[in-house]
Amino acid sequence: MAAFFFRARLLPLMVALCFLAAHGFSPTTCNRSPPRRVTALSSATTTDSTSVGVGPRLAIREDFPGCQRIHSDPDIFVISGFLDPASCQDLIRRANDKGLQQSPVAYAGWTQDFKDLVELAAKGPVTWLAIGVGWWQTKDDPTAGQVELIGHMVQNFVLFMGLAIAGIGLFTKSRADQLQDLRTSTSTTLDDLNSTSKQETQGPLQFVRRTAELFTPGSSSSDSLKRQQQQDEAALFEAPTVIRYESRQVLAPHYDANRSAATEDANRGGQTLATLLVYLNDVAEGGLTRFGKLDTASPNTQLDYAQVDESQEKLCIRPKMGDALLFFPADVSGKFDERTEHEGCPAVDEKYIARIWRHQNRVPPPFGLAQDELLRV
Ligand SMILES: O=C(O)CCC(=O)C(=O)O
Repeated sequence: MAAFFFRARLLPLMVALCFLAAHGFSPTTCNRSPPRRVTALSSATTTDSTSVGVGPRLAIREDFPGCQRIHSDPDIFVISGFLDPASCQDLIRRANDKGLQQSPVAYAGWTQDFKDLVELAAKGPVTWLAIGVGWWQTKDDPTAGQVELIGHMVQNFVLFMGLAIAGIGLFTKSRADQLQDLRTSTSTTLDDLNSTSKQETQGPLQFVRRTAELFTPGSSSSDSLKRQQQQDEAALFEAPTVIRYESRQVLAPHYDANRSAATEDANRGGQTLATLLVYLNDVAEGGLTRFGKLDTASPNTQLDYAQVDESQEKLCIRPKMGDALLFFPADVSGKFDERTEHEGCPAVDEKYIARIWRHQNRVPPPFGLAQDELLRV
């Protein structure tokens, strides 16, 4: 009888707690964001949906020597002879001197995924478990009142939430580790544009300078103003990265922009608006750069650039020493462009590339160039 009385007395409380559990304990609303990609790496089979409404790309100097559009909408350019052979060899040499390591893979949006999973656990299983176990702990204790019941439930909530957070942390980490298999190249960043001797070739400096020049259309006729504009532009770059592919190494289909990774992107100057790759060596076999969502046969593809591999169904570019490839992973406002998904196909012969990502805002060190390096540009 006492037990029945106890349960009946606590019934309204249990109903209230169950209601809260069903509708969410979290102070945040259920205004969930639309489904997102979990990572910057992707399967090539995702549908083309977010290209709708992509706005104008970043403006460039289309009259830059050697610049040629090989695809329109989305625009892709090549710049023949962007870097001279000495600069290419210098970039390779400096990268090897510094030491190349396994290329990192960005798990874009991991902070948001972690937050979403924690919120989901708090609103659902953890709350239900805390209520259920709290009820079970007090059900046979005739002296336990509402205060004890709530006390047990709160304690349980804290305990189960701690366990859930640890589990979600491990899950997120294992996801990030799995992504590593999709990028097997090695790489290093060259953030030191200085050269020990004036005679020495300055590959990294040359690379940053020419990229800044390309991205500064309508620059001033005054040399000092032009230089200032190019330094301002280079402040929006991530430091050059040199990537090496040995036989069978790949970079799986991926995007250089993020659909949603605001927290992580903030440290890197926000969204990636342009990618510039320079091939540092000639590659006889393998190692194509492939755009899996763009057809070679499309009227939007121009085939007059000899390095477009016409035998491939999708737009593929064969590496040629000194030539640059330029595309725009997001529009100028930062809107993600799914059509620019691309990959580094399996290498047969050794392949080296150097890459600069141009972001929306200043990229502070360690990802971007330090102020004294920018002054050299
Ligand atoms: O290696 C390639 O051809 C592509 C490289 C690439 O996609 C990247 O570094 O983001």
